[in-house]
Amino acid sequence: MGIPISKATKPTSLMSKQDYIRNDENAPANANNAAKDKKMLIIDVKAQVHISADIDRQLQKEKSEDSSRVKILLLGGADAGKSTIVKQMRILHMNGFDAEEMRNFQKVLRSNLFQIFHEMALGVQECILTIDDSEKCVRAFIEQHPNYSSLPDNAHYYLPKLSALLLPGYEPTAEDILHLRVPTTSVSEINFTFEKSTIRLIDVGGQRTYRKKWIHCFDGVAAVLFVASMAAYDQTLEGVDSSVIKPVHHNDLLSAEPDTELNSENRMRDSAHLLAEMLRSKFLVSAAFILFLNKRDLFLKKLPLRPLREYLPKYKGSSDKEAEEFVKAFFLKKKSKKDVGRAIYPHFTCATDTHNVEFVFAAACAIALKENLNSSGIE
Ligand SMILES: Nc1nc2c(ncn2[C@@H]2O[C@H](COP(=O)(O)OP(=O)(O)OP(=O)(O)O)[C@@H](O)[C@H]2O)c(=O)[nH]1
Ligand SMILES: [Mg+2]
Repeated sequence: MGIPISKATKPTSLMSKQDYIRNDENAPANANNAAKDKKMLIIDVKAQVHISADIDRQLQKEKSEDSSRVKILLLGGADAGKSTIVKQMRILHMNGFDAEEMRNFQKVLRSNLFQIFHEMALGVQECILTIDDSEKCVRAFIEQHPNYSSLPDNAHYYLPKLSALLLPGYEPTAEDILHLRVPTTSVSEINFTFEKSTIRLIDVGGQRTYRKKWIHCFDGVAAVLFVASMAAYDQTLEGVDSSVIKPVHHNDLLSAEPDTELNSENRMRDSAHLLAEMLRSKFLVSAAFILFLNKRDLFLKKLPLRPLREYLPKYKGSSDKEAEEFVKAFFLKKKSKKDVGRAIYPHFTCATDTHNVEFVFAAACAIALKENLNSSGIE
């Protein structure tokens, strides 16, 4: 038996299957192995094709599920009415509030009333306001000074029904709840079904300190619902941009520093700048923008007493309609030149009015759903 001229070489990772077969001394056995390998290969390929088809099916399913899951992001400055819209959705589409939330609303109502009285007391202290000593009813206050600008917006609603609200055991009505003011400090989400689609509605805090958190919500947004308060044209950021009531004493008032630039900034201008900033965000380029020009009711109440031109000097009109259109244009012109073709869908709204919100939200959802279909490639 001579020495084999070539040794069966063990396959190395660098050898091909063919090299291995050629070098093998035991050809029939190798032929067998090769056949086995081939069979394994075919089984492998079949399995992979199967897996790939499964993945395709899963992706298709997710795609069509995605097209019926719509993410809507509420953005806008503090006190604009974002959370009020969330409350409306809970009333309209999620059976309202549970017993614990109702108990909590009772406490919040008391604290909101306290806040109104606190502001009124400050107004009197600053000699901005005068109250006839003989006039016991606080209603007179709001009648005499309906636009004392530090007074929370909900004072217009609560003060006329104060005696009922202060009765022991008073249970807030749906309308009372819609007028409560609780500044949002974190991101929250509700999910509900609307016309066969699942709506994910995200609410954020509009105060400047909370705006940093917004970016975490920008992924996959079909529509931004930008809420701006029309009633903010005569208000500054002071007061609204802080949820804590600090006791102020008479001496503090006398030595009070003038407003800082931040606090004296007009809230409507701040809101319009914010809209411009959001339109420029590269994370929101494919989102539809729906603009809720909110608190229309308060805006119309204020106009005769606080002329718009005193705050927006370019306004030259005189009727309510002209004033509304001017405010709308004030926001819409925040589109950059690059965005000329980009649609912003404006609506005048009153977030505390359930019928109005039901109507405008349906219109907003139609736009968001269309945007969602476009971006998921299903039309
Ligand atoms: N009259 C009137 N009040 C409104 C309207 N929309 C909101 N409000 C009131 O305005 C106050 C502020 O509303 P929110 O919904 O808490 O405002 P927000 O945008 O969530 O504010 P942040 O959470 O601080 O960002 C509440 O007292 C609401 O009841 C409206 O259209 N008309
Ligand atoms: Mg809020």
